[in-house]
Amino acid sequence: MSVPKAVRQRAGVLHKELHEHNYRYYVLDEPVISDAEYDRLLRELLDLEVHYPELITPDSPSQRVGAAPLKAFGEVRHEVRMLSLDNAFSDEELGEFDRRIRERLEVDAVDYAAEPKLDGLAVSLLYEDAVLTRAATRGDGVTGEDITANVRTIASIPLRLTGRGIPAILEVRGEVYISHRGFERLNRQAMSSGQKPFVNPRNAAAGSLRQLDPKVTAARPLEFYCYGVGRVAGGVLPDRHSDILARLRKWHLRVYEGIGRVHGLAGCMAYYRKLEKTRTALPFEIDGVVFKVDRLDQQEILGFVARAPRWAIARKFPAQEEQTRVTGIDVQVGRTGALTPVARLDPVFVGGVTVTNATLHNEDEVHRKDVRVGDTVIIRRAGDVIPEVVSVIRKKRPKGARVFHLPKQCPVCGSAVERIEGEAVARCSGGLFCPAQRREAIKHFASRRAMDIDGLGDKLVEQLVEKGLIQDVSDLYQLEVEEIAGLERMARKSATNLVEALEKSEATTLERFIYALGIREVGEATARVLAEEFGELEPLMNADVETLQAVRDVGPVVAQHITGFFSEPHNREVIQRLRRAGLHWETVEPAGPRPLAGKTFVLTGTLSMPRSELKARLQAAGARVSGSVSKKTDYVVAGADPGSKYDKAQALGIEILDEAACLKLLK
Ligand code: I6G
Repeated sequence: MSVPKAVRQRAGVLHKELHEHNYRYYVLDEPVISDAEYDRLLRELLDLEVHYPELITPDSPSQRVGAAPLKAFGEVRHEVRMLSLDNAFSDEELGEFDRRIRERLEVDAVDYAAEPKLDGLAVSLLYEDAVLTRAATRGDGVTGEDITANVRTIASIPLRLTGRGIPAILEVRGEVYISHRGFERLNRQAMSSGQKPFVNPRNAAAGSLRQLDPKVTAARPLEFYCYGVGRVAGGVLPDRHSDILARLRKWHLRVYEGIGRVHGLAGCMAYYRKLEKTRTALPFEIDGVVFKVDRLDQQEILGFVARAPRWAIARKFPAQEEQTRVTGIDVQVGRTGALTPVARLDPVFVGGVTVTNATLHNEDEVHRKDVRVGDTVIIRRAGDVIPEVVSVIRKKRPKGARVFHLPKQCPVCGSAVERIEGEAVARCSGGLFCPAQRREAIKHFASRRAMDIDGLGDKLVEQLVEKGLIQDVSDLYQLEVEEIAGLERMARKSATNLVEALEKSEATTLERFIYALGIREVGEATARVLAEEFGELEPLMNADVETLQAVRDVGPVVAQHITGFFSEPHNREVIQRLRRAGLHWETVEPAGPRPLAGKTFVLTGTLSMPRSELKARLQAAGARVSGSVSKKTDYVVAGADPGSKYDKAQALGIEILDEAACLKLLK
């Protein structure tokens, strides 16, 4: 049956619209239609394709849902070899790489493209006349597996490229991965259906890509970022790697926004250090930074060694997973009485530090992972996060390894342990009678973001409590230099400094003080809101649950924690003693009008004041300050040398203000 012209035209329109919406949703993260509307368009197309199967082309948006299962994967030969990368495990090795390059190129410094190295799987995507026709794994670099049907189900991979100047043959290379969020969701689903959870996002991504049934792949939260090109014919690309990536982005391929162009070794080091610090905030796992000589003519001069290009290197972060043995499982009592099982470990070097303890979170987790004393386990240290036990190597379990049970009594004070139904956490019921809770409460009170008592670290607090010199936070302000100087590793000078730091901390702010009290679920943000709303401590101490619930961001649970805290006579006494000792703050003026409530701002470029200051002023006026531009943004404030946010704002027609205009608005 031949396809009527009007039907063919309509199918063409639907293709175009669906591709566009897909791009907006999965690549730009800025949908412009509802899910229901998208489904309606897709259903209309599917309907047409049922009646006219000739309409089913490889780039049809209908082809994402998952084709029929395969018997086996076919083979794909990579015409341009898929190489791997050399690694640098230290600054020295990175320096060596840069030196070799400069020597070969006979230049003083080189421009590098710098990008995070995602912990996923390398894939090759072949676009012929802008249509995705084949996808393959890296395999051994020469031959990979044909995973086209599976890759088609990944929504952030365009089935057809959009834009001008696309080469007739364009092989794009990149990394398929699963985000932290996707991984958690996947494992929740796996566990609720009685399946074994995945060990890490990389394994989950690899397993998902190598499914013979594409419908299984379609249900997995796979994402994609591209990092370069392979074979290119019938068209020309820019002559710098970073410009090629920008071009790919223009054609609707997903390219990571934080890719930078840096100058020389110093630029590489700075990029690496920055990413090392911020990597835990990224939505996906990365294991290092890739640096590539940016100019293609220079890449060509440098060429290849064995299986890797000479012009690129992966500066790896220190290893983050290691094996070690559990020598015991202790139970720690936290500030709020929460009992946390902690695995004591044979010391192991991981993520750049020696680790001897790893959290097991709670009793359910210990049982889910089935961790026992004597087990050999994999532990992970992600950034500054507390190391955790990932899994047990069952084959190495010694005979007679005992199952762990949480005690019925607090291991520190002997009070009953309670666990509210539906909650994962069990708690000691001893409150501030429990020395462990007292000790943790004091550490929190002294911490930098609370009372910021310089020189009063965790170890010192432990000694002070152990020696009976302090019972609660108010005792801190009665300490004498002689008492402190008598402690381990303290001298007269450091004791005097501590007393001075304590005196200095007496002048504080209401929001810091509220936060320092350590009321359950009252973090810094809530403390700030409470200070703004109540202005002084007394009305907050006397507020009832209804009054508290009327405060923005305070729900019924937090309101209960607050009233519960202040109804405890001991807590009121401690506060009174603190005030008598001299703690003071200025009354907070009631929150004034919020002229910018409901408005979203994005800041870019270099401003004359610290960015945090302008952010705080905007927030005080009720505005939301976001890190990225979307169609929900109302204003972009642009300083000198604005970044890509500026271009995006222009493209979306968002009002751009300079700093002066923004300050005027604030007035
Ligand atoms: O495996 C890789 C991950 C990331 C890469 C890569 C990359 O760039 C960001 N780049 C090249 C050139 C190769 N593998 C071979």
